[in-house]
Amino acid sequence: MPNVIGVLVKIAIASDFHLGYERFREDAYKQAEVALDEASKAADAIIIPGDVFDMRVPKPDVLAEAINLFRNLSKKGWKAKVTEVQAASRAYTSVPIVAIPGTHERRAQGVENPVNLLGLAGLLIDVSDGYAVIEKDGEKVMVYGIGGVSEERFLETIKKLDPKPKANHFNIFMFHQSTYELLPFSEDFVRFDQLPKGFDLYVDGHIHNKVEKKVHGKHFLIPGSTVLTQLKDAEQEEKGFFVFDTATGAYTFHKIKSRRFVVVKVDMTGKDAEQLASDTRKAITAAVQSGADMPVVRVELSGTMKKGTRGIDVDFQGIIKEYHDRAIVEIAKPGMETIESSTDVDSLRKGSLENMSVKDYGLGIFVEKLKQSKYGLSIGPSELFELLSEDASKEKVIKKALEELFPSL
Ligand SMILES: [Mn+2]
Repeated sequence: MPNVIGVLVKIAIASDFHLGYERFREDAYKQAEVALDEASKAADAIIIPGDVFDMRVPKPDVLAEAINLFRNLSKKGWKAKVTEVQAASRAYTSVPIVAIPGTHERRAQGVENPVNLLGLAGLLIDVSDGYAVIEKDGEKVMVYGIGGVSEERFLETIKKLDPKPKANHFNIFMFHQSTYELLPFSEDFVRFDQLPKGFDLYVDGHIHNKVEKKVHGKHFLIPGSTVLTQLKDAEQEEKGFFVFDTATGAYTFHKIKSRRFVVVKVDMTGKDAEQLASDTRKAITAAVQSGADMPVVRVELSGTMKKGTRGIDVDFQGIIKEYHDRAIVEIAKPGMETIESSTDVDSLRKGSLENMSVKDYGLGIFVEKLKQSKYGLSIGPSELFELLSEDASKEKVIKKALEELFPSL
């Protein structure tokens, strides 16, 4: 236990704001703003385990959003201060807002990422590959951070950095990766018992729904994203952030006002077009309820329609339009039936990969395939993936990839 002398240091954990996320750009901004504002009132410090931004190279107006958010936040009367930083980047503020870049901000090594830019501007502390000590009335909290790296490089990164807790501090280990216990999909994912020992709290980002587990007998918390992104079942829960009390080891989840997301399932079995249209409307109406909050309603159709009728006989676009001023409706037709036999798609549907983003899923396949082939080049498979998905012109990316692959050319 930390050295408790009656001083409370409350740490807010808020994650995955995805500023600039195109589909819900305004939500991403507003909900991050609400989360940060409420977190600043409920806690002495805020830690952010990655994905502040939705992209590696945000446009200037998205950077402006982030600058506005964090500048306003910095100016609040913070009683706690950051008194020591040993990390890859220097600290240019003592305001206790400590972050790491996530997978969405991950760039090739040696290239600046947008979270680091906020650090350079003194709006937060990028604690990648090192730690920051937050102090309040003599009570010390150490936050060790490892920014999002390729999954297969994470273990080696832990080994290289060898994060150790500090004596007489409350020690937090913060990272941004998939874990095998939550996503039993790739052997590359770190297992709980492989995380560094001796910390008092483990904090992860990356997964967009709330997770509460135990690692080495201590709490392991993922607050989930503050904005809807994946529109999967698990995202129906309310968004928010954790506040962890380092003196008592207790924590609470603070819900924020966020756009509602409802998944409704409609069984098409034996129905004709008219019945299906009517049932779809009923389901949407029930999900919309009252209020003007414009929820996202995702209708998932299943089953086989009455013989002789087809899904295309139903005017789904028309139904979506009918609700345009009350809800954002999405109708998922079982048009994927032709690939239903694929086990990967099956497991995706059954939810064992519920928490995974499409990008990570693609990355997983890419890495597996390269491993199966006699891939033996110096650049790691997922580094290659990162390189190929860099936001630069195709020509530049290919040139860079070729240079990496064939350094002698
Ligand atoms: Mn994320």
